[in-house]
Formats: sequence, C-alpha cells, structure tokens
Amino acid sequence: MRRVVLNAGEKFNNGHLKRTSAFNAQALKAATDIVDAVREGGDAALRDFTARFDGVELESFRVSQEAIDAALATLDPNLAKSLQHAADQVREFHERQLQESMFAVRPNGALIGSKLTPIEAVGIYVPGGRALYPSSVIMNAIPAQVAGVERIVCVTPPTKDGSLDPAVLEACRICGVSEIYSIGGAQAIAALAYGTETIEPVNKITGPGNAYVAAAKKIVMGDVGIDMIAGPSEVCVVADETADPKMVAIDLMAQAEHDPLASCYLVCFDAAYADAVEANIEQHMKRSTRADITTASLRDQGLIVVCPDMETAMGAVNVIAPEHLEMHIANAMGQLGAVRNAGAIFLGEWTPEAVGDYVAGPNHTLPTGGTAKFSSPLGTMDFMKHSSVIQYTRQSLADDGDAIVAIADREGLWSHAESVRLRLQELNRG
Ligand code: HSO
Ligand code: ZN
Repeated sequence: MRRVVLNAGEKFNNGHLKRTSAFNAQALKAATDIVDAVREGGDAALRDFTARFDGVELESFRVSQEAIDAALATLDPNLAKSLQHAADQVREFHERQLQESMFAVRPNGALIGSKLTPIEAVGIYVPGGRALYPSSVIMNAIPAQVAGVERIVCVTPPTKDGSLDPAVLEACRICGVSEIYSIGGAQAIAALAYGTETIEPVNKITGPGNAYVAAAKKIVMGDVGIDMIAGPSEVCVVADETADPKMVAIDLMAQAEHDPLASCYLVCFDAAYADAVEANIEQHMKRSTRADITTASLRDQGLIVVCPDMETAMGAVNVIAPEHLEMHIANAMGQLGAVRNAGAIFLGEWTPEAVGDYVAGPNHTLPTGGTAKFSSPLGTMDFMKHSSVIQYTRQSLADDGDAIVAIADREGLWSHAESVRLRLQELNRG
C-alpha cells in the first residue's frame, strides 16, 4: 500500500488522495445512444440490446412465477434463514427511521405543514456477475417497502443459460417484490424510466451498477429520480496501538475484495504498526479466494496515512470522507464528535464492516468517492417526498397581506398583489 507519513503540524489534504472521477465520457456517450434507442423503439430495442450485450434472445422480459418458484426450491434453507434475519433487522431499523408529516398552527390561525407521501413506483437495479448481491436487494427494497411504495420492480441482467440466482429471488420474495425483469445495463434503466410496451415506467430508480448503468442513471435523472451515482466501494480504518493488526488487516481486505478499484485507507500512528498490518495482510491473502482482486485493489488504490496524533488522524478522515469508517481505537465513541464526513461509522473492534453490509440494520448503500461530504446513506426518505400544505384564515391573511402586496409590487407582479388586495378589501368591508 502507498504510504504518507505526516509530521507534527502537517495536515492531510486532497493532494494526498488520488481519486479518479466517477464520470466516464465514453460510457456516457454509449449510454445516451442506448437510452434514446429504447425510448423510441421500446421492447424491440430492448430485445436487440439484450441480444447484443447479454448474448440472450428473450421473448418476454418478465421472470415468470414458475421460474421463480423453481429457483427458490434449490435454495439452501440456512441461507434463507439468514436472509430473513437480515431483512428483519433492516426493516426494524428503517421503521425507526420513518419520518412523519408535520403540521403547525400559528396563533393567528395560519396552518403550515409538510405532508409526506410515498413515491408510487420504484425500480431497483440488481447488477449481474461479480456484484449480484442478495443483500443489496434487501437494502434497496426494504426502505422502499417501509416508506409505503406501492410498486417495487427489480431488474437484473439475464444469464446466457437462463439461470436465476435463488438467493436474489429469495431476497425479492422476503421483500414482497414479484415484478422482476431479466434486463440489464443502460437499456434496463431506459426501460424503467420511460417504459416500453410491456414494462410500465417507474418514478425513481435505485441500486448499484457498472459505468453504463451509472451513466444511464445520470441521463434519465430529472425525468425520474435516482438514488446516487455510486463509485467503487471504500473503507478507512483508524487504528491505534490497542487495535489488533490481524483484524485491521482482514477488515481492509474485506473492502478490497469487492473491486480492483475499491479504495482502502489505514490511518494509524506508527510506521511499525503499519508494517504489522501489511504483514498480516500477506498472511491472510494466502487463504483468500479473491486474492487477485484484493491484491490489485490494495496495491493500486490502498493508502496508509501515518499521523502524529489523533487530531491529525481525524482531519485525514474528514478529507477522505470515506464510505465506511472503522474506528479501532481505545475510545472510539469518544471520537464520534470529531467525525464530520463518513457514510457509515463502525465503532470498536467488534464491529467489522461486514456487520453493516448484511445484518445490523442501517443501509449499506452509502455515499462513495468523497460524496459523504454532502450526502447520506439510502433510507426511507429516499422513497418519499413531501408536499407543503398551507391554509390561511381571514386573520392570518389580514396579518400578512401588506407584506405580500409589498413584495409582489416590487416584483412587478400585479395579479399577485391584486389577489391579496381584493381579499383585504373584502375583509375591511365585512
Ligand atoms: N460493502 C458494500 C456492500 C456489500 N458488501 C454488499 C457485501 N455485499 C458497499 O457498501
Ligand atoms: Zn462489502
């Protein structure tokens, strides 16, 4: 892993990071053409792209209930139980997170409020191949369901042999999702956003995907809502001398094994400690089943920051603004206040990130690439919207009328002003 050693008084800055932008011009160009073609050609275009990119000729995109049942019959019962346990705890967390409509009445009778309503229809993208994660189905579908979304649709790329992943289907079943389509890539995002002859459009699209999916989400954003443009996954581990280098090493590897582009950061206080972590990585790597990806990620994207003190360390964390932050230090809770930027914060040695990836309850869809500086984990509010509610009485209009007229006059909007003046005149008469 690359190493930066900070001396007393030195601060970590953006120059120490070598983050590449999630923006990919080539993918954006290709996705634009695909989205346009599906928008115009509907099912026929969708069929063409599926044949071209997935190598599969599909008559119908909808995954039949018989196919779902047949795949589910092959599922390991212990895995089914584990998914149910995860879903239960994710649901419990998101139920606690649910916000309520807000209404208030001022002493002059003016009622002001904010009425929360679930989004009607949502599409969840489930990537294929290396990133086919049942846990991501749970993390997207449960908050949508808890928010009250009526129609939740899943799309996932078809496989050449027509096989379906039973674990993903079980996660769908647990979350009450039965409308599933075998489509993927930018063409699936276009179909969800604009609809085709056989696929009703949705109002919002969530879920991770490759560069083409991310580009397509960027293109359709505005016509529909999207959750975020997710970049490669990241973890930052802050470790002092109380942390076991064996655990720190495996936790870094747990993020690195996602993707050669995943970024792992170790923030520590001593070069010898960093050496110990790297030696442990080497040991663990011998047993890893994903040593190639893990090694590539740590070698090309990994960074160790050796800091002179805790304040410098927390400064580095806030510049990195990691998707996941693990605090392996003597008083992890004591430093919580110093964390300004992080998607999810894992406190203490008994909380490896995998706890949050799967079962703890908080969402594992988190801001990446430094976007934790301004955005938050996926949650129930991403599947709701609010409408403002206002009801004035005679008294409240009498109180505020002059202010409205003054501002409307200044803006040169005669009818605005007059709509209030006419009412004020009526009040004065009556
Ligand atoms: N660490 C990933 C989520 C995940 N891990 C899914 C395992 N499966 C990004 O937060
Ligand atoms: Zn993970």
